[in-house]
Amino acid sequence: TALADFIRGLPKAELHLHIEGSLEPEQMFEFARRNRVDLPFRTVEEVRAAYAFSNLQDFLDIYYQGANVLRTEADFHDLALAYFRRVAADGARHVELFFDPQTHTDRGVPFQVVADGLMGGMAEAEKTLGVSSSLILCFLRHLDEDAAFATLNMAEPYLDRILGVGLDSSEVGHPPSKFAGVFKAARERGLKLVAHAGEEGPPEYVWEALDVLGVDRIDHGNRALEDEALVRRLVAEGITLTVCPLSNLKLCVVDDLKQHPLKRMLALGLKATINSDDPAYFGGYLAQNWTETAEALGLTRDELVTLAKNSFTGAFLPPEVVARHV
Ligand code: ES4
Ligand code: ZN
Repeated sequence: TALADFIRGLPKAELHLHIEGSLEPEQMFEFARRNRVDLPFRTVEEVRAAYAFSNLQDFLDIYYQGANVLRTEADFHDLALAYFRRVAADGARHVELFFDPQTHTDRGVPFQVVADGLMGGMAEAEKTLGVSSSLILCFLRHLDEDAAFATLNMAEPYLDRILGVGLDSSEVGHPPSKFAGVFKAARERGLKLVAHAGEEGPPEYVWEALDVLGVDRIDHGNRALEDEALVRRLVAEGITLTVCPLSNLKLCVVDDLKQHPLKRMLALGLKATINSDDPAYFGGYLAQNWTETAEALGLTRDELVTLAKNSFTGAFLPPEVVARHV
């Protein structure tokens, strides 16, 4: 369609993408076969049928299970490169991708295997596809802060090649303040800071991410709309929200894309962006998120251009690089 072509042709950045969430069922079977890992599924169709979630935890249980097939440096390299091929075809020029080291180190896959594999895939993507990228190391918030510190220490030799740290996994019951110390340590190391907040958790978690962690960007942020003073703060400080419409639909954060708050966020002056989160699990990569959201909400061409600009000005890129894209 004309809309889909317009969206594909807009230079875009993706700022909220969990690389483990780009593991397609076909690839899950391939990695399981070559690593001799048993899967609780027999066919791709059985896997897809299991992707019916009623909340974040439902999804996380199956997402961590899927990640169990990732074992070797080649797996992480191939995973990243397959994602970059898809997002390059969607018109993405830059990606700031999340990875969850604890999901791997806790099952005996060394941090180095994960980081070297991903960094190799990223370098190849930049060279062959022209998509630049940086890594954001996410701490799993259902684990304790000591485990997050241990992960930051493991990452030490790689920190000059890691853009920042984030906070993901089960939100409710695990407020940002639980990680105040490790975020302070990360800031002192010169890392950028982001956190998932206000996806399922209350506006208070968004306040904490800003005031206690000092984040530079909020991942999701949907529930910030429940708090007028918080909206004023986010607008005044120009804080970017990395919104993920198809994720919100699949995890029942919204009942219908037509009810998605993205258009309202833009109208309020919030610096929202569109992202795919875990595209293999939520039904679409970057352009699919843009197109379905634009159709459901009747986004105008001006709004789409604003969203594309926000994706670069909200990225952690040097101003001269941002200027090349907007
Ligand atoms: C995630 Cl959608 C979402 N929320 C929180 N943590 C996550 N990890 C991967 N996807
Ligand atoms: Zn996410």
